[in-house]
Amino acid sequence: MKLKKILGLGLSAALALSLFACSGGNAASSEPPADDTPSASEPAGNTDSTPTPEGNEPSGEVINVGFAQVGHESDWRTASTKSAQDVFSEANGYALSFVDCDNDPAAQLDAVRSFIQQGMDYIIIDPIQATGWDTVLTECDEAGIPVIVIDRTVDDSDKYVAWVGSDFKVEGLACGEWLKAYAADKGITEINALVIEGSVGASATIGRTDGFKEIAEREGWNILASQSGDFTEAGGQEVMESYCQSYAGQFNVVICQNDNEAAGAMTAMDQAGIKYGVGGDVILVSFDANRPYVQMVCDGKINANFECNPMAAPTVDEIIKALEKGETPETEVYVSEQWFAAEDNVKTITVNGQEQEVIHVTQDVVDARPY
Ligand code: GYE
Repeated sequence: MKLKKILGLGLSAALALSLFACSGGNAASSEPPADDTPSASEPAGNTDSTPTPEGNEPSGEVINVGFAQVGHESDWRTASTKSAQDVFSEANGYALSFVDCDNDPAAQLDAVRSFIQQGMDYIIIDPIQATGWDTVLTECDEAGIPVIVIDRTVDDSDKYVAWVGSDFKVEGLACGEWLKAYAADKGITEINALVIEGSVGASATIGRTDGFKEIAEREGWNILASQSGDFTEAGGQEVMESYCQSYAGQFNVVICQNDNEAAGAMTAMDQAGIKYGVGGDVILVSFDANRPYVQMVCDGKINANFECNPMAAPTVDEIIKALEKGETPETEVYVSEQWFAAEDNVKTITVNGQEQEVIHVTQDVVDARPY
């Protein structure tokens, strides 16, 4: 796997540098930047980032964290932001500077540079795009500020200390394996799929697309079209409306790469009089598994939903605590994820040699969802 290889080669060096920085190399100014990014909130607490010997902060000293978040495009994103705000709270000893980058890669680079100028102790990035990172991450490194990447991956730089997130290709493969087993059980011999992809250039999109495509090619399925809905409800609806016109009567599967796109696709199919879900003419699949959409699985409107867990922040907190103590943190952490289905005909699927349960969704399952 590409990411693992990159991390394997580069992380120890990056980590060594960052640990050095953490224990006294932080030369960044603690002055607020002259041209502050408009949506950046100031750290709520002590902004004095004067380094202490050996990285041992006196207890009670506030840790300044800057988080350059992707945006607010989806329910998943809202859950991710809430998780970060809960964990990096004043009560937990943090001052969080949160920037909503509104899905604009240039704004995200500006936000990171603003965090450098503010002399943040740590910078968290959820990269909108998988590439374009090496220059700014080098600047973070030179300023001695450890960067922790969450959720989506950085694919063209190794200058960060750790990554916490999902294996998006596994999610796409799981979707394909489930569809194969489901279709076999239902006696469906031909798959004609329409895919609504996520935002172009995001590793979540790349992984889910590649994973599903791999199974589609292996099984000889037709992917009639695969277009971006930008991970939004409006985007999903727009793409599905055009699919309904161009491919009327030709498709029996719709794969939406997130829940919000699935909501938009449902509206478009409702308008076009197309029956989807359990007992319908179209198998509808989603990713993320936010509670309202697991409810839709329970209600039979979505056939299957592949979880993407947005709760990276508690693990990032552990990584920061380890760095603060001068310990070596985990450098690559995969969050755990579950697969959900409306019917119980597929009990398990196997991806990369690992068998995993497909959870048949009942109301109890919905009610137990953490987000
Ligand atoms: O699936 C989608 C969000 O990066 C995994 O981004 C994340 C994706 C998530 O907008 O809902």
